[in-house]
Amino acid sequence: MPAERAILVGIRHPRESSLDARESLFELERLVHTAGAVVVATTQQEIKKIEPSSYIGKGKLEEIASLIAQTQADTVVFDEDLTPGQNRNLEKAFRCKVVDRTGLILDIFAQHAKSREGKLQVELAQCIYFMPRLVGQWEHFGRLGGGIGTRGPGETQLEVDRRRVRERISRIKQQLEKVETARHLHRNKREGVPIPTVAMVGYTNAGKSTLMNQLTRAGVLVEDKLFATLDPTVRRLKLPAGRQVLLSDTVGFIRKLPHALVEAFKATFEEVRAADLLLHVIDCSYPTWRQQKEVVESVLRELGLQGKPVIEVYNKIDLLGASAANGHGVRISARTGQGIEELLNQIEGKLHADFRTFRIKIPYAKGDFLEWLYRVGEVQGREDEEDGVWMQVALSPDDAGRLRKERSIRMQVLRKAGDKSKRRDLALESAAL
Ligand SMILES: Nc1nc2c(ncn2[C@@H]2O[C@H](COP(=O)(O)OP(=O)(O)OP(=O)(O)O)[C@@H](O)[C@H]2O)c(=O)[nH]1
Ligand SMILES: [Mg+2]
Repeated sequence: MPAERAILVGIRHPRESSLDARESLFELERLVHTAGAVVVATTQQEIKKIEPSSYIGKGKLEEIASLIAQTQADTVVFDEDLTPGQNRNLEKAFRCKVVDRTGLILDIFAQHAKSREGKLQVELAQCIYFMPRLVGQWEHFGRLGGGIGTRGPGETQLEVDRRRVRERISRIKQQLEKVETARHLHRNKREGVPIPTVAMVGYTNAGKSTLMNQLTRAGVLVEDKLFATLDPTVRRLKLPAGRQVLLSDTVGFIRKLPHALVEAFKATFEEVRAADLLLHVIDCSYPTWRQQKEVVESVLRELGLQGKPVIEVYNKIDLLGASAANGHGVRISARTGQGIEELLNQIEGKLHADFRTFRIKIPYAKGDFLEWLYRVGEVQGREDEEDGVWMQVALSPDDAGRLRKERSIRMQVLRKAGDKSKRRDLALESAAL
């Protein structure tokens, strides 16, 4: 089948800079490629007032209609969200398919969803998006002038269709709940005790999956495409001092992230919410990375995640000259591995900011706790005695609290674990322990 031929329509709003508008249109072009279509023409419109019935004015409508004739386009793609009515009127005017930005993104998601959960989430998003449009479709028939075949059952059919979509939505939600509960159970069983989680967030194509692979050899799909990753992947990651965390990779963000997607991907975003630390991966080789960074920050705010500890990870520095400057954070190349060690140190530092170091005696009868300490703590020394083991180990307040409940275990605070120099001292001390 020959590729679908698309005309892109960019919109520039009064307060938008021309750079922003151009960037948004460029991004739309990448989205269209990712969806598998070719761009045959691009046009931009400065808009002072949105036309309620057709979004754009009459002159532009005619211009696009003649572009369609010239290029034999199959589809017109708007870089904005259209109301169902606008969408319908535009299709009538152009006599071809009209897709808005959300419709396009949903289409890409539908193509990229692999897991059962991902597929359900995308279908849910599509249903949410489709509901109001259903109304439109049937009105559409009414407006076409009525006549044979359009009388009578229209309304009833609409009611039936609406009910079907509503039923489908509630069934998908139930199925999603089941899948999600199963995933949680699975994870809890796997971990035994909760271990800290680090979630990667970032603009689509920033290099999150590449970083995941670099850190954990996860073999996650990496592509120079938007929204290559939809399904969350979680892998264990060992930090330099030996402690383990869970690292998760998930769906990327984009400007004007469709509301239907945010709603459908709630569980995915819950995982991010539950994380102890976020890595905000930024493609600093991209000309407008600052805007992308702002988009991600505003989505995080919308999700209520502004207070979370974050490390800003400036990725793809292999593409930059040595002089390239940027804000606070770590500079890395997920591709070459440059800066990865520093990143790991920073993760450790952030996660362990409230750690304290303890001397703990574990009796042999409580041997399980030894293995647990190695997993959750940062073990700095060990001395085996006849009736048990003395451990010197840095622990989080939660884990320390857990141990305190065990009567048979003796523990003393050595000191607050803080900056690295202190930790080095402890390492020396523990050699003599
Ligand atoms: N030069 C260079 N390219 C990189 C680097 N990291 C990632 N890339 C490339 O950037 C593109 C996107 O990488 P991904 O890891 O798929 O990005 P992502 O953030 O997971 O993207 P989505 O899953 O679509 O949200 C791929 O072509 C990678 O090869 C890097 O450090 N240097
Ligand atoms: Mg990815």
